[in-house]
Amino acid sequence: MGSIEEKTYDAIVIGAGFSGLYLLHELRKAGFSAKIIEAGDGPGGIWNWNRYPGARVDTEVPQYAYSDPATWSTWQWKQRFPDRDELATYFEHVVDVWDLRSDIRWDTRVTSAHWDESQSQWKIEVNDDQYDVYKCKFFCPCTGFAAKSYTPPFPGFDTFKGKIYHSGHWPVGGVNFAGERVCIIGTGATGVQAIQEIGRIAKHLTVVQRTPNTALPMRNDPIDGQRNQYFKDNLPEWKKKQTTTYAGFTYDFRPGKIMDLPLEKRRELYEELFTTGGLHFWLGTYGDVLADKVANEEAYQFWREKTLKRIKNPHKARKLAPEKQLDPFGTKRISLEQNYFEILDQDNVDIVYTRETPIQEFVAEGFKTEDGEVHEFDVLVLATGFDFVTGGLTQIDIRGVNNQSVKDKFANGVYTNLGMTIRGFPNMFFMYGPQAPTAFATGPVSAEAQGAWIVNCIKYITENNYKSINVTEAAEKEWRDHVNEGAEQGLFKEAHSWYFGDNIPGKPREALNYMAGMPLYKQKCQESVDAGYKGFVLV
Ligand code: N01
Repeated sequence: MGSIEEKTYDAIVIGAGFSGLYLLHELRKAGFSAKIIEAGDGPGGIWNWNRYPGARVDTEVPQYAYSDPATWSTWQWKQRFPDRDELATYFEHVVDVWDLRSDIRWDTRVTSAHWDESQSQWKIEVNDDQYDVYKCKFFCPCTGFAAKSYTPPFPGFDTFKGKIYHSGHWPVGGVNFAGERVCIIGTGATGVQAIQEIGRIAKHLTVVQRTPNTALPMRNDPIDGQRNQYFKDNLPEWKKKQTTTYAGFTYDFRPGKIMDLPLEKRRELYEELFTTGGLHFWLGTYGDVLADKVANEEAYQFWREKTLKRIKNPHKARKLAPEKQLDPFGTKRISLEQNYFEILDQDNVDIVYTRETPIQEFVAEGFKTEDGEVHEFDVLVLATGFDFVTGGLTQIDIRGVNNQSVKDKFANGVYTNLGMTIRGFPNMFFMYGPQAPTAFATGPVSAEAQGAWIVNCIKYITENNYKSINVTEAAEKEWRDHVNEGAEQGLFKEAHSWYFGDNIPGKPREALNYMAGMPLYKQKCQESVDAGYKGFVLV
């Protein structure tokens, strides 16, 4: 064991994803000393970890990028929807442009962060063999919304003799699936992408589907030099526009109601949005598609009509695009696909639909379904998701006033103020976490909005010689009510979805994200500042 070295900074940030990198950059610009501690070996957060075959973002560029011209003026995109490697290179580029490298510690995991009331500072411990301890006045976990992977508790799981990989912990260097019998459990965004790649090369693929995925066509395209120049010519305007829309995109829901249009016009619009590709059919349509059951059903039936044309096997078609939808269209996170339905239609792919034939138990060679059939495979891929939104914070031993942990604080429900602060955890600011737009806003836009608010708050505390900021009891109740009111709008609550914590058994059902849109969120954050940090106690 080496000697314990104490390192003191104004701020310690966990995580080098969109949020952490932006925060470090802004803190340093404002004259604060700051350090990122990152468990991975490179920047990009989830994009560094997401090495499963086919990993690719489903927000198109150049929306999915920072607004600082220094980062985009010297950058060339290659694909409309970049894959994991292109994104990893983009994050390396940002780290170089902002010259952040000297203030990031890689391959180091924060194991605990404890508030020391007597010193008004945080003490941070990491998992290195020197047992280094960091001290800081401001502690900023930027752990992202998919930091803690989830493996369902399947009976007999340990008896399976093959190899098992979770999408969130993929081996560097990859896995060779050529000629293997593979099983993928989960058909969310990750499952769709992994199935497209693995189904192409595996000898046999068993896909375990619990809920059919209403994936939309991605329509990925290469981006040439001319198109990159067109981006650059328009980016100042596009980046401004992104600060005004619901989810931080350059496009938004249309004003009015789709059902006020005649059928012919509605069909024209569906066709146009479907052809544009990406998330336009979801977030570029009229708001009533996600709020009115009739409009919602029509959008689903349009999707189904298009999808059925691509599936020849009638048994598979019934499982993949059922006549009656299970959750209202678009109320679970929409995924994007390239050739998902064609791959599933291949003869080397079987679909186990667990609503018809549930998994009874795992056995050495695979699993047995309740109809008695044994499905055999050599490799199991878990695309079963994460303890979304809260897991990044609750998995770390973070303790505030009176030694209370975030895990205990959230045990019966999430309480925050403005989705960035928690009562009892003074001087702690988290980003892209619970009760903020998070999964309802694109990463860079959310990072820039929250990062600016946090750095301004830290400046205010410092300039006014306060020791700490804490949330009032009234403010955390009020914010929770406001977040939950936002979730009552539309059909979202009707779905069984990780948006409400439904994917983790025993997790309280509640709105984990702020669903009333980025513009109102930013307005609420600004209102607190304008009223002298209303909802906070400064001492
Ligand atoms: O996770 P998920 P993900 N038995 O929770 C199934 C972002 N992302 O990693 O739908 C059988 O969505 C579960 O079934 P059900 C993006 O925001 C983005 O795919 O709950 N199945 C579901 O099919 C995305 O939404 C990108 O009924 C079980 C799957 O596992 C989010 O991350 C790429 C099961 C989990 O899907 C998460 O995506 C990847 C069980 N016991 C991720 N338990 C891009 O930008 C769970 N399932 C492209």
